[in-house]
Parts: sequence; C-alpha cells; structure tokens
Amino acid sequence: MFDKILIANRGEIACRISRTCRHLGIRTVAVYSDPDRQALHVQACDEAWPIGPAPARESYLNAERILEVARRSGAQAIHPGYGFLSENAEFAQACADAGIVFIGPSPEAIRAMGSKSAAKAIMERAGVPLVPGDHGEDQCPDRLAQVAQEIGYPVLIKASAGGGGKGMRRVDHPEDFAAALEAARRESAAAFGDDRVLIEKYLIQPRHVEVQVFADTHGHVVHLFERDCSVQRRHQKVIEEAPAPGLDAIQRRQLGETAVAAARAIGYVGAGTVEFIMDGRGAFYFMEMNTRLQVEHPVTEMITGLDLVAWQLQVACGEPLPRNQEGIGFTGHAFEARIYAEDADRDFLPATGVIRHLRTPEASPHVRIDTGVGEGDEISVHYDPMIAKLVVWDQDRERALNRLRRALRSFIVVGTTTNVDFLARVAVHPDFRGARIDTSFIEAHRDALCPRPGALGPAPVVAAALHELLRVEQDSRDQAYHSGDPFSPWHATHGWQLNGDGYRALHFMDPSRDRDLQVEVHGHGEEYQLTWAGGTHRARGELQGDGHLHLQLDGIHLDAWVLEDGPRLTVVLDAETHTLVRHDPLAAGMDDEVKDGSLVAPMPGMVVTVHVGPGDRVAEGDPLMVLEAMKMEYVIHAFAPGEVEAVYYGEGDQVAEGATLLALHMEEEEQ
Ligand code: MV4
Repeated sequence: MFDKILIANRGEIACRISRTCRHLGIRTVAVYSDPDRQALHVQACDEAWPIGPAPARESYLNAERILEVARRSGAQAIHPGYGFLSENAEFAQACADAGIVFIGPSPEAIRAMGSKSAAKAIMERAGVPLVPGDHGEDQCPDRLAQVAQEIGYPVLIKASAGGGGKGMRRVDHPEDFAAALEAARRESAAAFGDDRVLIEKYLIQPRHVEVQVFADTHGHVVHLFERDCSVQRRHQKVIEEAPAPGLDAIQRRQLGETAVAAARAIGYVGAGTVEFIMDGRGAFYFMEMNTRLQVEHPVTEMITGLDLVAWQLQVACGEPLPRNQEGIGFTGHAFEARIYAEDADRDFLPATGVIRHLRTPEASPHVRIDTGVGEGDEISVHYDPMIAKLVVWDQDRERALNRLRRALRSFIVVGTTTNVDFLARVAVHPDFRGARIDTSFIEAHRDALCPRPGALGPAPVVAAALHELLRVEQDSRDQAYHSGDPFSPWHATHGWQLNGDGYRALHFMDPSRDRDLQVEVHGHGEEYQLTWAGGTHRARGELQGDGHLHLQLDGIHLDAWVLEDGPRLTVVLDAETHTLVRHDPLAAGMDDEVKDGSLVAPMPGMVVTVHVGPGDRVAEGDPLMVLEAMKMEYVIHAFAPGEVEAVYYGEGDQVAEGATLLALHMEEEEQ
C-alpha cells in the first residue's frame, strides 16, 4: 500500500479522500490555491503545498505544479477526486511518465470514453444496448436525415464531443431537421472544436440510472448496484439515491451485468460509472461512462457498507478487488442531497458569501455529512459552489426519505443563499415520495419547488421579534449585573412607563416580499403581545446562545433558529428559511441596488455575449448580455422598453457582483 498520496483536489472530496487515507495509515499531501490556505482539506492532511492563485486553471488545473509537488513531497500516487484533472488523459499520462501512480483508469480508457460516438461504437460491439440511432460515422446531412427518418421522430441530435447536455437538439418534425443539424454543428464546433454529431431516437422523460463498477488489474470486474440520479437541473444532479426505486431483481441484475460488460469492453481498471437512460417501460440504454469516482458515490457506500476510495487505492496498488460479485450485497436505501450556494428562486443563480453560521444535523450511522467548508470560509466564484453533501440511510426508501427531510430541517447556513429549502420541497413532494421521478421532474414541478414567496406567516416574525427582545433583556441583565446599581429602573426593559402601558416598536424589512414590518410590542413580564399587520399574537420564548429559540406563539410551542449576520436575521422554522432585516433608522439611506436606468451584475462572473450596443432600441425582456459563472450562463434582460445608452463591458470581461453593466434610457411612461 502507498506510504504517501497527493490529493489533487479541494473541498469535500479532498476531505473525504483524506479520511480513508488516515484510516489506512497513508500520509496525505494537500495542495491549495491562495484563498484555500486555511481550508478544511488543508487542515485534514499531513502536509500542504501552495499551487497558485485562485483561478482553477492556475491552481487545481495546473498539472505541472501538481506533479512538481508530488515529486518534491515524495508522494507515490495522486488521487484526482472528481472534476479538475480527474478525466484528463494527458495528466494521467504525465503521472505515468513521472513514475507516479494516477489513482484512476489508464489514459487510453479515459480517451476512449471521452468521445461519445467512439464510446457508443465500443459498447455496441460489446452488446451493450444503445438508443436506436446512428453514431455518426457518415456525417453527410442527407444520410443523417435518412437516419432520422428511419428511427422516427422525435429525434435527438447530439454533439459527438459533447457531454452534460451541451450540444443537444431535439427535432420533432422532418422539415426542421436540416436547420437543426446546421445549428447543432455550429454550436458543437464553437463549444468543442468538433462539429461531428450523432442522431438518436429521443426518449421522452427518461430516468437517469447509473451503475457503479469496479475493475482490478487481475481481470476482475464487479458492479456495486445502481443509483438513480434523475432529479437534475441543467444536467446538474440535485438529489441522488441508491438503489433506483421501482426496479425488480431481474432488471437490477441485467443493469449490473450490462455495466460490467461495458467496463470489460474497454479493459477498464479502477472505479467507473456506467450511465444509462431508462424509458417508462424499464428499457435502458447506454449513455456514457464516467472514468472517475462520482460525487454521488456515498449513497453506494451507505447501502453496501464499502469504502470505494479504499478500493481505488487497493486496485491502484495492484491488489485484487476485496470482494467478488457474490460477496457484494446491499441493504436499505440511501439519499444524497447536494447543498449548494445558489438561489433557487432566481433560476439557481450561484451565490457567494462568507459562511457566518453553519449548523448541520448530528452525524450517525444514518446521517453522513461530507463537507469541505466551515464557519468563516468563503464560497467564491472560482470553484463549484458546493457547501456539503447530506447523505442519509435507512432500512427502506420511506424511512430514508423521512430522515432526509428531518436532516434538511436542521441544516442551517447563514451568510450565503442556499438551496436547502428547495431540497426540502423536493423531498416532501408527493411525486418524489411516490418515486414518480424522471429527468423532467424539476421542470414539471417548478411552481411547487420554487414557489413565489407566499404571505409571511406570524411565526417567523414572532421569532425575529422575540430574538430582539430577549437579546435586549439579556444584555440589560448583563449590564445590571456588572453595574453598581443592579435594580436601577434604567435597566428595565419591560417598557413600563409612568403613565400607561409601555410599548416599543420593532422595525423589520422583508426583502423577499419587499415589505416593511412595524411590530408594536407590549411587554408583560415573561409574555409579550406583538401587533403588526399580521395581527396580534401572544409570545414568550427562551433564547439559547447558539441561536436556538424555543418559543410559544399563542400557546403553541415551536422550535426555531434565529441567526444574525449584521442587520440580517435568518429565521429557520419548519424547514423554511426566512430572512428579515433589522431596520436601523440611523443607518445611511440604503442605496437602491439597481440604479434607475442601469443594469447591474446579479453575481460575479464573465461576460460571454453582448447582444446590444449604444443607440439600440430594446423591448422589455430583450436579452442584452449573457454572463457565465460556475459553468452556467445567465441572460441579462431589458427590464423595460427603451434605448441602450452605454455598454460598460465586453465579451471576456470579468465583472463583480453589483457592477453596472449597461445604461438603458427608458421610454417615458404613457400618460
Ligand atoms: C438523451 C435524452 C433523451 N433521448 N438521449 C442529457 C445529457 C446527456 N447525459 C444525455 N442526455 C440525454 N440524452 C436520448 N436519446 C435525454 C437526455 C437528458 C438527460 C439525461 C440524463 C439526465 C438528465 C437529462 C436531462 C435532460 C435530457
């Protein structure tokens, strides 16, 4: 077994790999970019080496620097994790050339699976079922149109060098085929430098079911059952589960054996994932093979009880697989929810920020949290905005899903926007609970999963008000205790006044509803009476130091979390997160975020397309500019009809959140 391994990654996967290495007594070398100097993965490893500035292409993708660190630190192997260099055949080759073991498949296997059409041709020869279609040997438009006719519409035109949904076009009618083919070719050439395409029968609302496979250097190949990853958004997995619901033993065995055949077909070594799409009848077809450990591997580990990173290290050492197929079973059901810094209510815009508070559910044999960030860490634009993976297991799907819901309720992040509420809404959705899932799930249930904020109920307002009132009481008690005159009436906080019943006013803003809340407080000993537009309510509570608030609202006992981040109060109640902002009348006038007539960047990113120039007339909703951040694109639209006065950034420019991008002279309102 290795003595020392360099982990060429960051965040949760780097922490996760270091855990297994520690269990196996293997020393670990971390690499870090400048902003990651204090990161958890650096603290988790035995030594840590700087590899460059923040941008990934100058740090975690800096193959030469990483190899140099491996040589100088004496690491015998490099584990790439996922993403970054994990599927880079040149890097795998460079490791081999440097006599350093690359924990993963051979460069040849990575290359073979890198081209969609080449992979499909190999799989076809191995008898792996493919979606009816053509793999693009002959790129003649007439030939491709004939293939589309033969397989029947709707068809899908896919870029051979594409992946992750990029360069795909659905065509429903023959008369649209030629134009769609041209457009798909142009897009593919622009995105991948290769305009070859393949044509397939379009499967309506398929499921994404993938099989974990493992192969060693002695010819043994096994599968570790399947995962269902159908709940995706823009080809980004959101919640994964194992095993796939609704499969019978025969389907499960067929899937596993087919995936093993696929791995054998390319002489695969190491951990791999064979991805299939499955139609409503349960027929499944090879989609692609990933030659790395997947983000969602923990759900497989939870149902099999196996450590897949340990297997990777053993295989890379030339050891045989620890189990044969008969020795691999599974029990129960597991889910993984990916907790991201993103705003589900703003089309999943990536969010950034510093994590002020991070509260996670208690870990147990049922609940596992893989994370690479802690309080004080920044979620930046440079890397994937993943905060953590919440993984749960129980004896069956129903119980596991209930655990997921409970765990999401006590997963609290303050300091950046997260998708936790969105995940909780997926977990409670009746179709998800009923395992009525496919790749269209999120779009099909968008309104339920990303509801417009409803009316703000009394509980979050009462929780915020009690937090303020109890904090004032606590501070006054502290002051009285430390003052020379603890019983002075100046320390009283119950609002009593000489003539009449004292009362105070609390002023909050509710930014998601653009509302002001004036709460009138009548304090009577332990109990308060709170009045605002939401009515009058009796309230009392006990505030713990960590923000946990046990409250009684009109006699009903509730538990809430109220966490402060400057003037912002994050109130978490019954799996819903509310942000209220304490209004400080002394604070300088809040500048409007959007200066009239100008459009600001909603997030940091890079300008990829500018559609307009000064003098152009635009209608409301016209696309003006496209920004890219975290591998996704966001269109900036005209918020009103008018004329473009100025464009302040061009294609390729980096912009900070809040940067003014364009100035728009709005048409005068009709009188
Ligand atoms: C398909 C398909 C329907 N029919 N192929 C999306 C990206 C890549 N993984 C392949 N994808 C698809 N290929 C045929 N012939 C539907 C998808 C698809 C999809 C597949 C898996 C997971 C999520 C998806 C979301 C949209 C479309």
